[in-house]
Amino acid sequence: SGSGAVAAVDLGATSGRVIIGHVGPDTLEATTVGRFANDPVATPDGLHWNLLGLYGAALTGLREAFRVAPAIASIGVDSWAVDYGLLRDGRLVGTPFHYRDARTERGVTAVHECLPHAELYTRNGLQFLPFNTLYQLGAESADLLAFADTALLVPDLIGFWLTGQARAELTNASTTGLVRGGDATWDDELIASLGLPRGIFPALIAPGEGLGALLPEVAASLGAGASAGVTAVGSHDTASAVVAVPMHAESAAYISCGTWGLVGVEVERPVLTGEALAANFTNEGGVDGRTRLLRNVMGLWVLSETVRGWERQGHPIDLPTLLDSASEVDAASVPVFDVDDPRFMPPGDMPARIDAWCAEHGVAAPRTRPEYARSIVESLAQAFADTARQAGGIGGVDVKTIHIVGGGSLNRLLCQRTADRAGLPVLAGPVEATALGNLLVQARAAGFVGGSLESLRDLVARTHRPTRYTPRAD
Ligand code: LFR
Repeated sequence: SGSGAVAAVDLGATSGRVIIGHVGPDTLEATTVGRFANDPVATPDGLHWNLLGLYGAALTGLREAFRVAPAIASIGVDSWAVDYGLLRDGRLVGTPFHYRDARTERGVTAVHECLPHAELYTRNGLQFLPFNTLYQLGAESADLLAFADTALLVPDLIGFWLTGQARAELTNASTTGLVRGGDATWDDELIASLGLPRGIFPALIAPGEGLGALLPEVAASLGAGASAGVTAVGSHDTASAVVAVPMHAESAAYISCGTWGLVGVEVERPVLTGEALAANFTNEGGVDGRTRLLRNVMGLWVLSETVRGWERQGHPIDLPTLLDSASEVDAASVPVFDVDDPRFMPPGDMPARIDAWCAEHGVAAPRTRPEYARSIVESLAQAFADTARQAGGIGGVDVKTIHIVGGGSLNRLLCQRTADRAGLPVLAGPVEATALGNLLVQARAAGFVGGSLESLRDLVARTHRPTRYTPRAD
């Protein structure tokens, strides 16, 4: 067999893209045909995603995709997790919120009054993050929840607009906190005890299953053939990224590094031990029923939000140039701070928060921009190294290699310093792991490639050779 074409819509927290994949037993070629910014919008009621804008940009990208490759057999959609739109009679009621909006605090209090985190953990196996969907729903007004008939996570909402089918894809549904860990079902008892309306949660769908054909008017507007449809993929971007990590899961940790650094291992079933709970590790649903045992490390957000703040004060900043000068800074001269301190979560003045953290901990703060950048990179590398080691311990994986995929895999300083601080080799790339994982799951469903996750990862390794960083002694 040769290869076939599929298309991925991949929405990240700062940008989205549409990518055509040509996939076959020895082929994995990805071509970006659309790239667009994802700029959240603050209104008086809070911080929102511009989902209509994103959907419009995705359609424009898909139109280009079908122009370039008319034989595209299917489309898959992935995005960041946890956020959702509420609908009634197929119409959005309200503008979806951004997970960094402060309203989630209310929901945390309400949910934990009902069930404390440790008890929730035995059911959903999810790390505590204040923006998990259950807390967001806990912050919604009861009237609005009663008025809505459907809640759809972001990729499911895009899938609904494309096909008219309302379903909840499993990997992403696992991030709501309302799915039984390891079990592919909504936790009806939990939903009831939180006082949430069970009826708003649609039937689950697994990666690889067909969601449906494009609505005729959508197909016509895209210039797509009448048979083109949407296939469910690991619609949680991190689930798709993990599919395309060219690793041997029995001896590797992975870091999917973009806005967040998702650091963990792949295991066969959820790990709900006291150790996992105490270390705040999550058990998210993976493709093919695997479990993603990982922890959210704050990630490149800290650096990009720092750079955005500086740019607001003056001129645009070239990140590679900044990182070059950061490489010249003596690592021992900058503080390693706790990137996971909750103060770094909301948008805002990151250098001021780093200064405050340093003052509270009696260490000298960075002074120059390259020093801030170096301090952030060193702090991320330390958190990555510690969390990879912890993941191995908790998951029973003898970690010999750390893979870094996503945008962070291009950050040479970060990759090298992670290797140094972990004392383990880092294999960096592919940068577009999320899109590749999305394409691969569709291509397998279409019969263009066969086999297990292991064989899909082998295809990634053969077609996208990672860059190796060997640990150096300080
Ligand atoms: C990464 C990611 C993380 C999730 C966070 C918020 O893009 O999907 O896995 O915890 O965004 O949705």
